[in-house]
Amino acid sequence: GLIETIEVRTVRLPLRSPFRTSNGVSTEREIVLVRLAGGGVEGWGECVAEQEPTYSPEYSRGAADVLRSFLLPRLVAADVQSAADVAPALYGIVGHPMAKAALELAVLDLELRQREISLARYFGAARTRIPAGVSVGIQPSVPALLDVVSGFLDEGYQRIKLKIQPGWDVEPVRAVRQRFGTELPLQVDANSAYDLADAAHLRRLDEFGLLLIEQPLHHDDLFQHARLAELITTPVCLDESIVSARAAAAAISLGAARIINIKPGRVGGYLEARRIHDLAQAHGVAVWCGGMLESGIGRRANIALAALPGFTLPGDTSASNRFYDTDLTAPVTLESDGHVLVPTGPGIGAAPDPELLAKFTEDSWSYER
Ligand code: OSB
Ligand code: MG
Repeated sequence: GLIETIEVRTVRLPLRSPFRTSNGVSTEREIVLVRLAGGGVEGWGECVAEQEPTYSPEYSRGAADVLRSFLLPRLVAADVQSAADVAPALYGIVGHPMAKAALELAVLDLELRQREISLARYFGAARTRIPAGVSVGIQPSVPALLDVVSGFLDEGYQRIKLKIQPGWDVEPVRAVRQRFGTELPLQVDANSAYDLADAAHLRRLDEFGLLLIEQPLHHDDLFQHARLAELITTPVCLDESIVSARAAAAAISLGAARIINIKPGRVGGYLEARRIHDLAQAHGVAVWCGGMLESGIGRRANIALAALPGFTLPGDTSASNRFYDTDLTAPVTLESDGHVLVPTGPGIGAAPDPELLAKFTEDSWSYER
């Protein structure tokens, strides 16, 4: 069979600086990893659930539990031989897309390493390098924000995304436009911090020529996003609301999303993510690749996906040193022209360094067959 051994491991990486969004602040990243082995190779998957259920209902300890208690037993019982078999094998379990996506990625990495094919080639990637954007957390002050943005632009980042919330929106956007000019590709992400009643306030962002506003309203409300889209000129982009290709189709039909942030973890895996890419491309809806502070495992997989032709906007595909002094893998690096290279090695194209893995591991568990 494809899979001989299974391990679920939780690691904890310190963040270089606190990352603040409208959901709260993080100072470290707890990451659940799935390691499969078979046929003399390993496959790795990274779960993007965060330590606390603030972005979505999943959280790392819960993800590790659902993997061990419900997902891995089904994977084994179904005798999965290919990544395409994973979602059908797990179909009976409702929700938990990030845990499912981690398992699918581990199977995909294992399968592609056995076949010696890169993830990018498997996806049908069109490019060998992609422009990188960077997500900038809420800062203590506007001068502090300008310093942080200036540093990222000096590094070469091609697009800036500002996290916003009520009280931190028009003023920081105006300051960034005044300092760095109207040509800078700039967008904002509210992580659901507003209500439709804030439409008149959000309309004040219209004058700044933003690429998009990401997830202004509640995650479960496509209808109100469609209403908001009629009231502001900044294009509405959805993140949290797009939980599947079906949700993407509904959002496009309703006029709730002119642009979609694709995160494989949020939609249950890279294969569903590719379906959303294909659907959006067919409807002329731009997509870009989101991020969840991944290590070099998940980040490389995102970059391979983002090399597909419909990813026409720079994504949150920043380099390892955006969040980490030490990544688990060889670092993902930014080229001086602000691009990241699409990995070419088999599967994801990198694996965790065993010593670093041991150093950062909090907990590990092996599946008994
Ligand atoms: O909403 O895009 C988001 C990080 C954690 C949770 C939610 C989001 C983010 C980011 C991406 O903004 C940051 C990154 O991984 O580069
Ligand atoms: Mg977002």
